Amino acid sequence: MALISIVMGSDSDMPVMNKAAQVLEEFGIEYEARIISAHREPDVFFEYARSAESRGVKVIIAGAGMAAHLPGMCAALFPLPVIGIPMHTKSLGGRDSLYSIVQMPPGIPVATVAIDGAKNAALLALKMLAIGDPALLEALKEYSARQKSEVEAKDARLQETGCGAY
Ligand code: RP5
Repeated sequence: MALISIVMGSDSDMPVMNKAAQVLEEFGIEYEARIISAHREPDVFFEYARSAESRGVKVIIAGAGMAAHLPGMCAALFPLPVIGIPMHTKSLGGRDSLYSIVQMPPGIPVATVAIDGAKNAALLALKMLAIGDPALLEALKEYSARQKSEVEAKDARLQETGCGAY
């Protein structure tokens, strides 16, 4: 059963959204992934968001660009957490997507990550699931420890080789 649902407004969002999927796969968490446009097929979108809770979904990760209403409308219909990923755009550099997603009216929260911040969206979703899953919490702690070791190893190399090697 998919605990996390990844949804995006277009297949053009896939290169970014794939980064969220990769993190979930790394942690062995089941997810579903859908391309659904809230604007171009509102009926399909409505059915998706309305049925997510009964399908067992605990967190929705929604990515969209331009007038990015997908995450906000997910939050209007789905009673559990929604994480929004604003897509970078050619015309406005993703500020359009960011403002559309982050400026939610009071009462309908969307946890908005950085422009193209799919990796953090997945990690945030995992942290939400980890509230009730001690094994997942341990895996997240190990992930953080690995990150720390990687930075330490880079610094150790810098101390050995000096800046010229970079
Ligand atoms: C949004 O419009 C999508 O999320 C995408 O980021 C943007 C452009 O969509 P396409 O024209 O590439 O399908 O709905």
